[in-house]
Amino acid sequence: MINQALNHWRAGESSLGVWSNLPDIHLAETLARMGFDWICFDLQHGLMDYGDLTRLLPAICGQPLTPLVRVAANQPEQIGKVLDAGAQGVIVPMVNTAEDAQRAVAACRYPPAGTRSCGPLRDAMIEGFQYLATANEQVACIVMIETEEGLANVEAIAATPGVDAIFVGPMDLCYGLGLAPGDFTNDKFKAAIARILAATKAAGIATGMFGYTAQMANDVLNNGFDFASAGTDVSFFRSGAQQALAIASGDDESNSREAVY
Ligand code: 3PY
Ligand code: MG
Repeated sequence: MINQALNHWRAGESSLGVWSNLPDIHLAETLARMGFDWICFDLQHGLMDYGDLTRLLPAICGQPLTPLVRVAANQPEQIGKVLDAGAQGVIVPMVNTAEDAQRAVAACRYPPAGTRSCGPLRDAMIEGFQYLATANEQVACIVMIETEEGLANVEAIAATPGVDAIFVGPMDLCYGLGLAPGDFTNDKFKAAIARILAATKAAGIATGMFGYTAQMANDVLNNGFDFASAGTDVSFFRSGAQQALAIASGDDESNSREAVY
């Protein structure tokens, strides 16, 4: 298995991804053909479950983008199951300590590097047991910093062996810092981002962020991040409908682009 997105980050190349919240194989298939470097199926906040995931992953198979899954929680059973279903990496929410990070890494790696149980069902259906030779090196373990505690421990989390990247959840981070949700220009938020970037640079790992708008994703990449999501199926659908309504009615006011999942 070759993890395209992870290898881009390792080579110092930035990348844009897309977020999938809806359990529709045709939407996923369409998004997969747009030229994004990775797609993330969201089992934390997305309107999808594990059964949906087992259909969404095959729907994008063969497309040139890396399938990632955000799990609902930092639980080894969940992480193992989504990797066995064909995810090439996991995004783990609410990682607050180095111990949390070690737990996520252990769930992603076969012994002796970790404790992942062997049963890569779909990976082996596609690739055979050759998968096992590359899995530990190519599965991306991405941990989310999105709380005050996570920020306080970000240096230790970034330095945890086996963590490939830190992904910022900007809305939860606002809440964690006592800011209004979406107050991304607040100095406190900017200082938190600077600290996270310093920690990841020092550890030699990649940094990503959830982009609430395409402009936000572009800004993030221009400010030292390695990867960002450029939008979600839901946000694209909503902004497309808003734009159609604005243009068709000649009402520019309704053509505003607000933050949305
Ligand atoms: C956040 O903004 O906290 C996220 O996790 C994005 O989904
Ligand atoms: Mg979050």
